[in-house]
Amino acid sequence: MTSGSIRTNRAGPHGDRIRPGHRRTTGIRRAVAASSALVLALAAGLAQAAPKPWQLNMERGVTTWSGEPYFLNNVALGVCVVIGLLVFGAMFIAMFRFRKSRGAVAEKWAHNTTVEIIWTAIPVVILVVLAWMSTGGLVSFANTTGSQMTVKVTGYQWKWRYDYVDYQGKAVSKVGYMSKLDALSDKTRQLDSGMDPYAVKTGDENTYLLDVDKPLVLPIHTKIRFVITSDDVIHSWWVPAFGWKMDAIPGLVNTAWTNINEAGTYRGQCAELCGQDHGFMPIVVKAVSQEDFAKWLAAQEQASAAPAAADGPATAQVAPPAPGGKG
Ligand SMILES: [Cu+2]
Repeated sequence: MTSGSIRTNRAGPHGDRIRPGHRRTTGIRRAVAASSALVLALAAGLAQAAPKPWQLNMERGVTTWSGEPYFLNNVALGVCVVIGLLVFGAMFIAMFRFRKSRGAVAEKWAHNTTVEIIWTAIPVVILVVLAWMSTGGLVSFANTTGSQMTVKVTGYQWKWRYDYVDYQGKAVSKVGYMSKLDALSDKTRQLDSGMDPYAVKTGDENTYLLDVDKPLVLPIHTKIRFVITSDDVIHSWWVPAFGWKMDAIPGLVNTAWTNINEAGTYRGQCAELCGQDHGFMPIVVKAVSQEDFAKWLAAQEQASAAPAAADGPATAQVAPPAPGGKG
């Protein structure tokens, strides 16, 4: 909108009409500076890998790919903020500066072809650029080639099953287990348990409904392919630090991949409403060094090869057969 399109009947010398305009631009500049300071202040608190109280933006994540959705989200948010400032700014300026009580008289004309072409073309360009950028992100996410490891994830009402299919080009023999809500959270959540949810902790961290009995153990600096399916209803496997979620659908195998940069414990949840205990089937990924992972995997294979050793976490022979055999 240009000020020429709206006439004011205000009395006063010509200079009077320029000064408020000048004040307006400094006001807008100040508003832009204030909002960018706010965005920077918010961004400063976002470097952590796990969600924190009062975290407002999504997290940067800990994988080679997770920066992609984070970046795209920030770009889209930036575009929204700029458009919002322009549109609401113009609207409020029009409402207050050119109001009837100040003697503003509306123009009689409507439609302006040039302006209409401009305000159609600019959003089209913005949308094409955003679509082009996010298509790049989706293509790189779909590319599971060159994976060094495969893990099959199966959703159940209401727990997860992890089967290790292959690692570094070698098939993994019978390593798979159920991963379900930890016993303390499970006891605490029962009606009238009288137990304090805030007392469920792992170290300093409150992990009520966020911990499992057996986490998914993964190596860092390894391209890991996930094949994700479900045994009963649709679930969704979601670890925010990885930057994606993937539906687990009965009769269908979805793929996804990750390559974790840092060792650590990453928590997630089922992200598809899947029944009464949907909120009670958390995900825990324990990312360890490649050496530690090789040792852990060898121990699991050994434990599953010796049926007498019932103390190991490998429960491949006890667990129900996964749909479609070894997958
Ligand atoms: Cu679920």
